[in-house]
Amino acid sequence: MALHLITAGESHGPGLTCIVEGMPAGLELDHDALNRDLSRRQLGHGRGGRMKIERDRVELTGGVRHGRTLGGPIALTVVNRDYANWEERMNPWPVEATVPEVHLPRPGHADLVGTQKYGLTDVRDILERASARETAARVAGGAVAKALLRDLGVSVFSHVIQITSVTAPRRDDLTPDDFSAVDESPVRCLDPEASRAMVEEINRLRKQNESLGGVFEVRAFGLVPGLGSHISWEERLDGRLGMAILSIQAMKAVAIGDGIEVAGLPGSRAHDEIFYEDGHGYYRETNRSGGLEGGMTTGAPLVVRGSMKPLPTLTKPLRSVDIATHEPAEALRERTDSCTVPAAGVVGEAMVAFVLADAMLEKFGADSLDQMRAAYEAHQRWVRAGPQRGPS
Ligand code: EPS
Repeated sequence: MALHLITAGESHGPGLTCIVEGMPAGLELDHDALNRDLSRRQLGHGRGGRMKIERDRVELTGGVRHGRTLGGPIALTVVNRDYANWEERMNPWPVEATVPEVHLPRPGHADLVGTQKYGLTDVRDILERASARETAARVAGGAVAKALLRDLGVSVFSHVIQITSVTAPRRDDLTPDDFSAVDESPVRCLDPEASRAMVEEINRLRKQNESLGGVFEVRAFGLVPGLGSHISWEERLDGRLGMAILSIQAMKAVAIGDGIEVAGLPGSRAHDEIFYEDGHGYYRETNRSGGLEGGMTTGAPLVVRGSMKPLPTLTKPLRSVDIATHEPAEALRERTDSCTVPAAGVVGEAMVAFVLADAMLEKFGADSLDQMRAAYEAHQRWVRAGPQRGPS
Protein backbone atom coordinates (compact mmCIF):
# COMPACT_ATOMS: atom_id res chain seq x y z
CA MET A 1 0.00 0.00 0.00
CA ALA A 2 1.29 3.43 -0.92
CA LEU A 3 -1.46 5.26 0.92
CA HIS A 4 -2.65 4.76 4.47
CA LEU A 5 -5.86 5.93 6.09
CA ILE A 6 -6.43 5.54 9.79
CA THR A 7 -9.33 6.83 11.82
CA ALA A 8 -9.77 7.36 15.56
CA GLY A 9 -12.78 8.35 17.62
CA GLU A 10 -16.04 7.16 19.16
CA SER A 11 -19.58 8.02 18.13
CA HIS A 12 -20.36 10.17 21.21
CA GLY A 13 -16.78 11.06 22.16
CA PRO A 14 -15.22 14.49 21.66
CA GLY A 15 -14.59 13.97 17.94
CA LEU A 16 -13.13 11.96 15.08
CA THR A 17 -9.71 12.09 13.52
CA CYS A 18 -8.51 10.80 10.17
CA ILE A 19 -4.85 10.55 9.23
CA VAL A 20 -3.95 10.14 5.57
CA GLU A 21 -0.34 9.20 4.98
CA GLY A 22 1.41 8.92 1.62
CA MET A 23 0.00 11.88 -0.32
CA PRO A 24 2.54 13.72 -2.46
CA ALA A 25 3.45 17.33 -1.70
CA GLY A 26 1.81 20.10 -3.72
CA LEU A 27 -1.76 18.78 -3.85
CA GLU A 28 -4.23 21.64 -3.54
CA LEU A 29 -7.08 21.05 -1.11
CA ASP A 30 -10.32 23.00 -1.14
CA HIS A 31 -11.82 23.39 2.33
CA ASP A 32 -15.33 23.81 0.87
CA ALA A 33 -15.01 20.62 -1.18
CA LEU A 34 -13.99 18.63 1.91
CA ASN A 35 -16.89 20.07 3.90
CA ARG A 36 -19.31 19.44 1.03
CA ASP A 37 -18.58 15.72 1.17
CA LEU A 38 -19.09 15.70 4.93
CA SER A 39 -22.46 17.43 4.49
CA ARG A 40 -23.45 15.04 1.70
CA ARG A 41 -22.81 12.11 4.06
CA GLN A 42 -25.33 13.60 6.48
CA LEU A 43 -28.08 13.62 3.84
CA GLY A 44 -30.82 11.17 3.06
CA HIS A 45 -34.41 10.48 3.94
CA GLY A 46 -34.56 8.08 6.88
CA ARG A 47 -31.89 9.59 9.10
CA GLY A 48 -32.61 9.98 12.80
CA GLY A 49 -32.34 12.76 15.37
CA ARG A 50 -28.55 12.72 15.55
CA MET A 51 -28.17 14.39 12.17
CA LYS A 52 -30.14 17.39 13.45
CA ILE A 53 -27.40 17.85 16.07
CA GLU A 54 -24.28 17.36 13.98
CA ARG A 55 -22.96 19.90 11.44
CA ASP A 56 -19.90 18.01 10.29
CA ARG A 57 -16.97 20.18 9.25
CA VAL A 58 -13.37 19.22 8.78
CA GLU A 59 -10.46 20.98 10.43
CA LEU A 60 -6.92 20.37 9.25
CA THR A 61 -4.36 20.01 11.99
CA GLY A 62 -1.38 18.67 10.10
CA GLY A 63 0.24 18.10 6.71
CA VAL A 64 -1.16 21.13 4.88
CA ARG A 65 0.09 24.71 4.54
CA HIS A 66 -1.81 27.49 2.76
CA GLY A 67 -4.08 24.92 1.15
CA ARG A 68 -1.33 22.65 -0.22
CA THR A 69 -0.12 19.32 1.08
CA LEU A 70 3.45 19.22 2.38
CA GLY A 71 4.09 15.50 1.86
CA GLY A 72 3.70 14.52 5.52
CA PRO A 73 0.72 12.80 7.17
CA ILE A 74 -2.46 14.85 6.81
CA ALA A 75 -4.55 15.06 9.99
CA LEU A 76 -8.24 15.87 9.66
CA THR A 77 -10.61 16.26 12.59
CA VAL A 78 -14.40 16.38 12.83
CA VAL A 79 -16.01 17.52 16.10
CA ASN A 80 -18.94 15.57 17.59
CA ARG A 81 -21.37 18.29 18.63
CA ASP A 82 -23.41 15.65 20.45
CA TYR A 83 -20.48 15.14 22.86
CA ALA A 84 -21.88 18.07 24.86
CA ASN A 85 -24.78 15.72 25.79
CA TRP A 86 -22.48 12.80 26.57
CA GLU A 87 -19.64 14.43 28.46
CA GLU A 88 -20.06 12.27 31.55
CA ARG A 89 -20.73 9.00 29.76
CA MET A 90 -17.96 9.41 27.17
CA ASN A 91 -15.31 11.53 28.87
CA PRO A 92 -11.80 10.32 28.00
CA TRP A 93 -10.87 10.99 31.62
CA PRO A 94 -12.39 9.53 34.82
CA VAL A 95 -15.56 11.27 36.05
CA GLU A 96 -17.07 11.45 39.52
CA ALA A 97 -20.55 10.35 38.46
CA THR A 98 -21.47 6.66 38.27
CA VAL A 99 -22.13 5.85 34.63
CA PRO A 100 -24.49 2.87 34.20
CA GLU A 101 -23.23 0.06 31.96
CA VAL A 102 -25.13 -1.12 28.89
CA HIS A 103 -25.99 -4.83 29.06
CA LEU A 104 -28.43 -5.38 26.17
CA PRO A 105 -26.60 -6.34 22.95
CA ARG A 106 -28.38 -5.72 19.63
CA PRO A 107 -28.55 -8.69 17.24
CA GLY A 108 -26.61 -7.74 14.10
CA HIS A 109 -24.42 -5.16 15.86
CA ALA A 110 -20.85 -5.66 17.14
CA ASP A 111 -22.20 -5.45 20.71
CA LEU A 112 -22.12 -9.07 21.91
CA VAL A 113 -19.10 -10.44 20.06
CA GLY A 114 -17.13 -7.31 20.90
CA THR A 115 -17.66 -7.83 24.63
CA GLN A 116 -16.75 -11.51 24.24
CA LYS A 117 -13.61 -10.65 22.30
CA TYR A 118 -12.38 -8.09 24.84
CA GLY A 119 -13.79 -9.72 27.98
CA LEU A 120 -15.87 -6.64 28.78
CA THR A 121 -19.06 -6.14 30.76
CA ASP A 122 -20.16 -2.80 29.22
CA VAL A 123 -21.50 -2.97 25.66
CA ARG A 124 -20.88 0.78 25.30
CA ASP A 125 -17.12 0.10 25.21
CA ILE A 126 -17.77 -1.71 21.91
CA LEU A 127 -20.70 0.04 20.30
CA GLU A 128 -19.15 3.50 20.39
CA ARG A 129 -16.32 2.52 18.07
CA ALA A 130 -18.39 0.10 15.97
CA SER A 131 -20.86 2.91 15.19
CA ALA A 132 -21.07 4.18 11.62
CA ARG A 133 -20.34 7.65 12.94
CA GLU A 134 -16.72 6.65 12.19
CA THR A 135 -17.49 6.98 8.48
CA ALA A 136 -17.45 10.79 8.84
CA ALA A 137 -13.68 10.49 9.35
CA ARG A 138 -13.34 8.18 6.34
CA VAL A 139 -15.25 10.64 4.17
CA ALA A 140 -12.87 13.42 5.25
CA GLY A 141 -9.89 11.25 4.24
CA GLY A 142 -11.64 10.11 1.08
CA ALA A 143 -12.14 13.75 0.08
CA VAL A 144 -8.35 14.17 0.09
CA ALA A 145 -8.05 11.08 -2.13
CA LYS A 146 -10.70 12.56 -4.43
CA ALA A 147 -8.66 15.78 -4.71
CA LEU A 148 -5.68 13.75 -5.97
CA LEU A 149 -7.87 11.83 -8.42
CA ARG A 150 -9.52 15.02 -9.66
CA ASP A 151 -6.11 16.43 -10.41
CA LEU A 152 -5.43 13.38 -12.57
CA GLY A 153 -8.78 13.62 -14.38
CA VAL A 154 -10.69 10.99 -12.39
CA SER A 155 -14.11 11.65 -10.85
CA VAL A 156 -16.04 9.41 -8.44
CA PHE A 157 -19.83 9.44 -7.95
CA SER A 158 -22.47 7.35 -6.25
CA HIS A 159 -26.21 6.77 -6.37
CA VAL A 160 -28.74 4.56 -4.66
CA ILE A 161 -30.20 1.79 -6.82
CA GLN A 162 -32.24 -0.15 -4.26
CA ILE A 163 -33.94 0.35 -0.90
CA THR A 164 -35.42 -2.87 0.48
CA SER A 165 -37.37 -4.24 -2.51
CA VAL A 166 -37.73 -0.94 -4.41
CA THR A 167 -35.24 -0.82 -7.28
CA ALA A 168 -34.27 1.88 -9.77
CA PRO A 169 -34.17 0.91 -13.46
CA ARG A 170 -30.73 -0.29 -14.54
CA ARG A 171 -28.62 2.32 -16.34
CA ASP A 172 -25.49 1.29 -18.22
CA ASP A 173 -24.97 4.61 -20.01
CA LEU A 174 -24.29 6.95 -17.09
CA THR A 175 -21.82 9.82 -17.55
CA PRO A 176 -20.45 12.24 -14.93
CA ASP A 177 -23.08 14.82 -15.96
CA ASP A 178 -25.87 12.45 -14.92
CA PHE A 179 -24.75 12.78 -11.31
CA SER A 180 -24.92 16.59 -11.13
CA ALA A 181 -28.28 16.61 -9.30
CA VAL A 182 -28.12 13.24 -7.50
CA ASP A 183 -27.98 14.88 -4.05
CA GLU A 184 -31.26 16.66 -4.76
CA SER A 185 -33.11 13.35 -4.52
CA PRO A 186 -33.98 12.69 -0.86
CA VAL A 187 -32.60 9.17 -1.28
CA ARG A 188 -29.80 10.07 -3.74
CA CYS A 189 -31.48 8.04 -6.50
CA LEU A 190 -31.19 9.14 -10.15
CA ASP A 191 -34.64 7.92 -11.18
CA PRO A 192 -37.41 10.31 -9.97
CA GLU A 193 -40.11 7.62 -9.87
CA ALA A 194 -37.96 5.12 -7.96
CA SER A 195 -36.84 7.94 -5.67
CA ARG A 196 -40.47 8.68 -4.74
CA ALA A 197 -41.20 4.99 -4.21
CA MET A 198 -38.11 4.63 -1.98
CA VAL A 199 -39.20 7.57 0.19
CA GLU A 200 -42.66 6.00 0.54
CA GLU A 201 -41.09 2.67 1.44
CA ILE A 202 -38.97 4.30 4.15
CA ASN A 203 -42.04 6.09 5.56
CA ARG A 204 -44.11 2.91 5.47
CA LEU A 205 -41.55 0.68 7.17
CA ARG A 206 -40.45 3.35 9.63
CA LYS A 207 -44.05 3.52 10.90
CA GLN A 208 -43.79 -0.22 11.55
CA ASN A 209 -40.61 0.35 13.62
CA GLU A 210 -38.49 -1.27 10.94
CA SER A 211 -35.08 -0.36 9.57
CA LEU A 212 -34.16 -0.63 5.88
CA GLY A 213 -31.16 -1.76 3.87
CA GLY A 214 -30.42 -1.45 0.17
CA VAL A 215 -27.79 -1.09 -2.52
CA PHE A 216 -25.65 1.84 -3.65
CA GLU A 217 -23.47 2.02 -6.72
CA VAL A 218 -20.18 3.90 -7.09
CA ARG A 219 -18.85 4.84 -10.52
CA ALA A 220 -15.42 6.27 -11.31
CA PHE A 221 -14.74 7.92 -14.67
CA GLY A 222 -11.53 8.95 -16.44
CA LEU A 223 -9.34 6.02 -15.39
CA VAL A 224 -6.28 4.87 -17.29
CA PRO A 225 -5.84 1.15 -18.05
CA GLY A 226 -3.40 -0.69 -15.82
CA LEU A 227 -4.09 0.40 -12.21
CA GLY A 228 -3.81 -2.53 -9.82
CA SER A 229 -2.07 -5.75 -10.77
CA HIS A 230 -2.63 -9.32 -11.93
CA ILE A 231 0.56 -10.50 -10.20
CA SER A 232 -0.38 -11.11 -6.58
CA TRP A 233 -3.69 -11.63 -4.82
CA GLU A 234 -3.28 -8.67 -2.52
CA GLU A 235 -2.54 -6.30 -5.41
CA ARG A 236 -5.63 -7.17 -7.43
CA LEU A 237 -7.91 -4.16 -7.51
CA ASP A 238 -11.12 -6.21 -7.34
CA GLY A 239 -10.05 -7.60 -3.96
CA ARG A 240 -8.92 -4.23 -2.66
CA LEU A 241 -12.20 -2.60 -3.67
CA GLY A 242 -14.11 -5.51 -2.17
CA MET A 243 -12.39 -5.07 1.15
CA ALA A 244 -12.83 -1.31 1.12
CA ILE A 245 -16.58 -1.60 0.50
CA LEU A 246 -17.15 -4.51 2.87
CA SER A 247 -15.32 -2.63 5.61
CA ILE A 248 -18.12 -0.05 5.68
CA GLN A 249 -20.42 -0.72 8.63
CA ALA A 250 -23.46 -2.90 7.77
CA MET A 251 -22.22 -4.01 4.31
CA LYS A 252 -22.95 -7.63 3.47
CA ALA A 253 -22.02 -7.92 -0.21
CA VAL A 254 -20.07 -6.19 -2.93
CA ALA A 255 -20.42 -6.50 -6.69
CA ILE A 256 -18.17 -5.35 -9.52
CA GLY A 257 -19.78 -4.75 -12.90
CA ASP A 258 -22.39 -7.41 -13.54
CA GLY A 259 -21.37 -8.97 -10.21
CA ILE A 260 -23.09 -12.17 -9.19
CA GLU A 261 -25.26 -12.10 -12.33
CA VAL A 262 -22.35 -13.24 -14.54
CA ALA A 263 -22.29 -16.57 -12.73
CA GLY A 264 -25.60 -17.34 -14.43
CA LEU A 265 -24.58 -16.31 -17.95
CA PRO A 266 -22.83 -18.23 -20.72
CA GLY A 267 -19.30 -16.99 -21.50
CA SER A 268 -20.39 -15.36 -24.76
CA ARG A 269 -22.59 -12.92 -22.79
CA ALA A 270 -20.33 -12.37 -19.81
CA HIS A 271 -17.34 -10.52 -21.30
CA ASP A 272 -16.56 -7.32 -23.17
CA GLU A 273 -15.28 -7.86 -26.69
CA ILE A 274 -12.22 -5.85 -27.72
CA PHE A 275 -12.06 -3.49 -30.72
CA TYR A 276 -9.40 -1.14 -32.05
CA GLU A 277 -9.66 2.05 -34.06
CA ASP A 278 -6.78 4.22 -35.25
CA GLY A 279 -6.65 7.41 -33.26
CA HIS A 280 -9.13 5.99 -30.73
CA GLY A 281 -7.09 3.00 -29.54
CA TYR A 282 -8.68 -0.03 -27.90
CA TYR A 283 -12.29 0.11 -26.85
CA ARG A 284 -15.18 -2.09 -25.78
CA GLU A 285 -18.85 -1.64 -26.58
CA THR A 286 -20.00 -3.10 -23.25
CA ASN A 287 -18.72 -2.81 -19.69
CA ARG A 288 -19.89 -6.03 -18.05
CA SER A 289 -16.56 -6.28 -16.22
CA GLY A 290 -17.27 -3.01 -14.39
CA GLY A 291 -13.94 -1.64 -15.61
CA LEU A 292 -11.70 -4.38 -14.19
CA GLU A 293 -9.97 -7.29 -15.90
CA GLY A 294 -7.26 -9.40 -14.26
CA GLY A 295 -7.31 -7.20 -11.19
CA MET A 296 -6.50 -4.07 -13.24
CA THR A 297 -8.50 -1.14 -14.55
CA THR A 298 -9.43 -1.43 -18.23
CA GLY A 299 -9.96 2.30 -18.66
CA ALA A 300 -13.75 1.87 -18.82
CA PRO A 301 -15.80 3.37 -15.95
CA LEU A 302 -15.35 1.48 -12.70
CA VAL A 303 -18.69 0.16 -11.41
CA VAL A 304 -18.87 -1.10 -7.81
CA ARG A 305 -21.99 -1.84 -5.76
CA GLY A 306 -22.38 -2.30 -2.03
CA SER A 307 -25.33 -4.11 -0.42
CA MET A 308 -26.25 -2.96 3.06
CA LYS A 309 -28.24 -4.83 5.65
CA PRO A 310 -31.05 -3.07 7.56
CA LEU A 311 -29.56 -1.26 10.58
CA PRO A 312 -29.55 -3.40 13.73
CA THR A 313 -30.86 -0.76 16.12
CA LEU A 314 -34.64 -1.18 16.01
CA THR A 315 -37.28 0.94 17.69
CA LYS A 316 -39.17 -2.33 18.23
CA PRO A 317 -36.20 -4.28 19.59
CA LEU A 318 -35.37 -7.88 18.76
CA ARG A 319 -34.96 -10.56 21.40
CA SER A 320 -31.62 -10.66 23.12
CA VAL A 321 -30.04 -11.61 26.45
CA ASP A 322 -28.95 -9.37 29.34
CA ILE A 323 -25.20 -10.01 29.56
CA ALA A 324 -25.16 -9.27 33.30
CA THR A 325 -27.95 -11.73 34.26
CA HIS A 326 -28.16 -14.02 31.20
CA GLU A 327 -31.94 -13.52 31.36
CA PRO A 328 -33.91 -13.01 28.12
CA ALA A 329 -34.32 -9.32 27.40
CA GLU A 330 -35.12 -6.88 24.62
CA ALA A 331 -32.10 -5.48 22.77
CA LEU A 332 -30.90 -1.97 23.48
CA ARG A 333 -33.35 0.65 22.26
CA GLU A 334 -31.48 3.77 21.20
CA ARG A 335 -32.15 6.76 19.02
CA THR A 336 -31.28 5.59 15.52
CA ASP A 337 -31.60 6.08 11.78
CA SER A 338 -34.09 3.95 9.87
CA CYS A 339 -32.24 4.05 6.53
CA THR A 340 -28.69 5.16 5.75
CA VAL A 341 -28.20 3.72 2.26
CA PRO A 342 -27.98 7.25 0.70
CA ALA A 343 -25.22 8.19 3.18
CA ALA A 344 -23.47 4.85 2.68
CA GLY A 345 -23.14 5.72 -1.01
CA VAL A 346 -21.09 8.80 -0.08
CA VAL A 347 -18.92 6.62 2.18
CA GLY A 348 -18.58 4.18 -0.74
CA GLU A 349 -17.28 7.04 -2.90
CA ALA A 350 -14.67 7.82 -0.24
CA MET A 351 -13.53 4.20 0.00
CA VAL A 352 -13.35 3.73 -3.78
CA ALA A 353 -11.47 7.04 -4.09
CA PHE A 354 -9.02 5.87 -1.45
CA VAL A 355 -8.34 2.55 -3.25
CA LEU A 356 -7.94 4.28 -6.63
CA ALA A 357 -5.66 6.98 -5.19
CA ASP A 358 -3.60 4.23 -3.56
CA ALA A 359 -3.30 2.40 -6.90
CA MET A 360 -2.36 5.67 -8.66
CA LEU A 361 0.36 6.33 -6.09
CA GLU A 362 1.65 2.79 -6.42
CA LYS A 363 2.07 3.19 -10.17
CA PHE A 364 2.92 6.87 -10.52
CA GLY A 365 3.83 7.90 -6.96
CA ALA A 366 6.50 10.52 -6.38
CA ASP A 367 7.43 13.07 -3.72
CA SER A 368 5.55 15.88 -5.40
CA LEU A 369 2.39 16.08 -7.46
CA ASP A 370 4.28 17.60 -10.41
CA GLN A 371 6.61 14.60 -10.52
CA MET A 372 3.61 12.27 -10.23
CA ARG A 373 1.79 14.03 -13.06
CA ALA A 374 4.81 13.61 -15.34
CA ALA A 375 4.81 9.82 -14.77
CA TYR A 376 1.04 9.69 -15.20
CA GLU A 377 1.07 11.64 -18.46
CA ALA A 378 3.86 9.45 -19.83
CA HIS A 379 1.71 6.37 -19.15
CA GLN A 380 -1.31 8.02 -20.81
CA ARG A 381 0.80 8.76 -23.92
CA TRP A 382 2.08 5.20 -23.99
CA VAL A 383 -1.41 3.74 -23.69
CA ARG A 384 -2.74 6.03 -26.44
CA ALA A 385 0.08 5.12 -28.81
CA GLY A 386 -0.47 1.39 -28.15
CA PRO A 387 2.22 -1.23 -27.61
CA GLN A 388 5.22 -0.54 -29.87
CA ARG A 389 7.11 -3.39 -31.54
CA GLY A 390 10.81 -3.44 -30.80
CA PRO A 391 13.31 -3.21 -33.69
CA SER A 392 13.36 -6.42 -35.74
C1 EPS B 1 -25.29 4.83 14.71
C2 EPS B 1 -26.35 5.31 15.47
C3 EPS B 1 -26.84 6.71 15.34
C4 EPS B 1 -26.44 7.25 13.97
C5 EPS B 1 -24.94 7.08 13.85
C6 EPS B 1 -24.61 5.63 13.69
O1 EPS B 1 -26.22 7.59 16.25
P1 EPS B 1 -26.88 7.95 17.65
O2 EPS B 1 -26.76 6.69 18.47
O3 EPS B 1 -26.04 9.06 18.22
O4 EPS B 1 -28.29 8.37 17.37
O5 EPS B 1 -26.88 8.56 13.80
O6 EPS B 1 -24.45 7.76 12.74
C7 EPS B 1 -23.88 8.96 12.93
C8 EPS B 1 -23.82 9.61 14.07
C9 EPS B 1 -23.30 9.51 11.70
O7 EPS B 1 -22.69 10.60 11.76
O8 EPS B 1 -23.44 8.85 10.66
C10 EPS B 1 -24.80 3.45 14.90
O9 EPS B 1 -25.19 2.82 15.89
O10 EPS B 1 -24.02 2.93 14.07
